[in-house]
Amino acid sequence: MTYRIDPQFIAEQNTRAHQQLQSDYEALAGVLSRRGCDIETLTRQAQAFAVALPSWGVGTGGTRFARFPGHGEPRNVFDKIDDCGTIHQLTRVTPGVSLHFPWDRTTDARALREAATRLGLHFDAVNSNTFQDAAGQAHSYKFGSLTALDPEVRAQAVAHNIDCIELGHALGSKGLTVWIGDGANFPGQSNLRGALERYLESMRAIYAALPSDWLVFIEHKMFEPAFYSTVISDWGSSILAAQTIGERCKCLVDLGHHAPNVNIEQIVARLHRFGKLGGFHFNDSKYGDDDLDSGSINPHQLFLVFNELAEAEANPRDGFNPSYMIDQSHNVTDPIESMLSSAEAITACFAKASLVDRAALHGAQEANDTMMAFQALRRAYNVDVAPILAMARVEAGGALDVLAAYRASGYRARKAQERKAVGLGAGIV
Ligand code: RM4
Ligand code: RM4
Ligand code: MN
Ligand code: MN
Repeated sequence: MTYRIDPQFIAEQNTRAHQQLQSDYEALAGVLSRRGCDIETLTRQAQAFAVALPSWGVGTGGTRFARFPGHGEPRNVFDKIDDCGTIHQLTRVTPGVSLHFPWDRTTDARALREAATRLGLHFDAVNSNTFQDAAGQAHSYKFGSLTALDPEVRAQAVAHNIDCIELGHALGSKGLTVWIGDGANFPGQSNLRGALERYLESMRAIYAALPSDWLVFIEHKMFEPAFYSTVISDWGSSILAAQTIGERCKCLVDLGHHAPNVNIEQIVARLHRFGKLGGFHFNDSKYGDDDLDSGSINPHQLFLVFNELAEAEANPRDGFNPSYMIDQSHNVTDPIESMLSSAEAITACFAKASLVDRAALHGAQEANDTMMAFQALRRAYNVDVAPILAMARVEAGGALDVLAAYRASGYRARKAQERKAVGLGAGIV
């Protein structure tokens, strides 16, 4: 039997700080009610919110220089599921897991699905991987995958994506995320028009294999591993491709995949306008695709993204149901702790966006009252919603203080005993 945190232990931990929480919650209820907001409604909304966990995020990540693994890291997809189960047990807002193939390939999909169900988890969008060569594959992706000049390489990359759909289908997933590293490192290396043409052709073949209740997400990224040009480099390329490929092809926004200072909330509004907003990979960054913890560098931007999502939800277009996923690489922290803290930061921005006085915001916008429009946002952003999130978790059986409960449980030390050290490990290198 692998170690799991006893629900009784969490309940006991919660009892210690419950009186304090109750009084903070009541004080906040008073503040919010003077603004016409009902704290109970906000608590229910926070409980209904969900963000999926990346299987690759529970292992320690590395940079292109080194990886410094921690103790008790997951050795395989079943261990990863266990860690995700623990995160969800404490947060209650992370019931989905996004798998990455072939990293998470299993020969026993049924056992994996059952293990997830036992932990109250389900599988969110699955990810294909043609940005590196898998052991034993016939053709190399060194010069591209879905856009490679060699038709056999393209066929292999398409087949891998279809394989991911089949595996995901067996696991109950409903989406495929396609991010490719294809591009060029030198001017002249690649025919820019030809590469895009081949991409569209390959994606059409993948789309043809998509079950009718599935979506395929195109994830763009400005650079890395290609340092001169990337085939799907920005939201413009992404939406044009998605519109060309088909109705169930949508765009996925990874917060780290843009040029510095790009207005991501505006991209959200644009994609929504054309019914192409498929989902998010949440993380934060200072210089590039740093994969830092959500809200650790620019929490205000995260709030503005959620504000745009709240606007989109109030004005649904072709259905509004974006997939929310975390996509981070944890190099120096315990990955579980990073994910606990990130889930809280993301939910906090969601809750703050729900607090925006939309009538005041829209009224000020229409009157060209710039300062009051901004104040409508600032007033919501400045609210400390921590008591709402803590109460939402406690009522749902989660931890009042996720990090304190996790540390007190000794989970990582127990896993270090159970799991032998892993060589390469589970994180991104
Ligand atoms: C660093 C730096 C150092 C080099 C390593 C490999 O970015 O440039 O000089 O030794 O890379
Ligand atoms: C990429 C991108 C993808 C993720 C890989 C591991 O930069 O964000 O979503 O699958 O990293
Ligand atoms: Mn991503
Ligand atoms: Mn990334």
